Amino acid sequence: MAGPLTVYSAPNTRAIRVVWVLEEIGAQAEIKSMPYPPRQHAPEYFAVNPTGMVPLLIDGDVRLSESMAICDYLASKHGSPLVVAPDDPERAAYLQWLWYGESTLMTPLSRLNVVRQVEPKGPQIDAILAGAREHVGARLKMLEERLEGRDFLAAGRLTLADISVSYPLHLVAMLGLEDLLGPRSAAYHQRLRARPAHQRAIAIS
Ligand SMILES: N[C@@H](CCC(=O)N[C@@H](CS)C(=O)NCC(=O)O)C(=O)O
Repeated sequence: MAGPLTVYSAPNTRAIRVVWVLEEIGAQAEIKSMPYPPRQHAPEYFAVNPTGMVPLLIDGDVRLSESMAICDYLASKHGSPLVVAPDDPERAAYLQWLWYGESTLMTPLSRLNVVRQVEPKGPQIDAILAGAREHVGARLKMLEERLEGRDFLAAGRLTLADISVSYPLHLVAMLGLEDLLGPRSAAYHQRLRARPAHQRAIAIS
């Protein structure tokens, strides 16, 4: 890949998706790993990204701050099979699961993650937490069904759809919600995490 790439990252964040893609496609980049959250621990980062969020990609004049947009940008530029082509019969399934990972699954997980930190707890907070947990559980059932007879979500190979979904599955584990995962989803997540490119990405993100 021509030109210097810079990726701003932090451990245990969506930046893992980007660093993982870089490792899968063998592209070079400077990874600037920051303590999380940068808004507290690296306030100088606001000068680079006014939202203080990660990931951020800088590639010459290109600046992208949506993790899946960055993944698509990098993998497409590299002609990688991580992207399912528009004329591929699996394209629709690929898009469905790619967006499921950052919207359908992340929405209740993000709510749960924020609300669980609210103190003092009370019946209203408990009800919001229970509702979010129920949503996560229902949405994970879709994944469990999709994985019947499949190792990957689309096209029979690792694609950006898997890289998208892997991050919320990591959050499921971090939030102690593994009991909501079906056996196929749990095994799928372990398989994804065990990939050498993913292991390398964890070490540097
Ligand atoms: N939709 C964005 C979300 C980015 C995002 O929420 N990043 C979190 C880490 S996973 C963050 O940087 N939060 C910092 C903060 O809230 O201050 C993406 O996919 O990149």
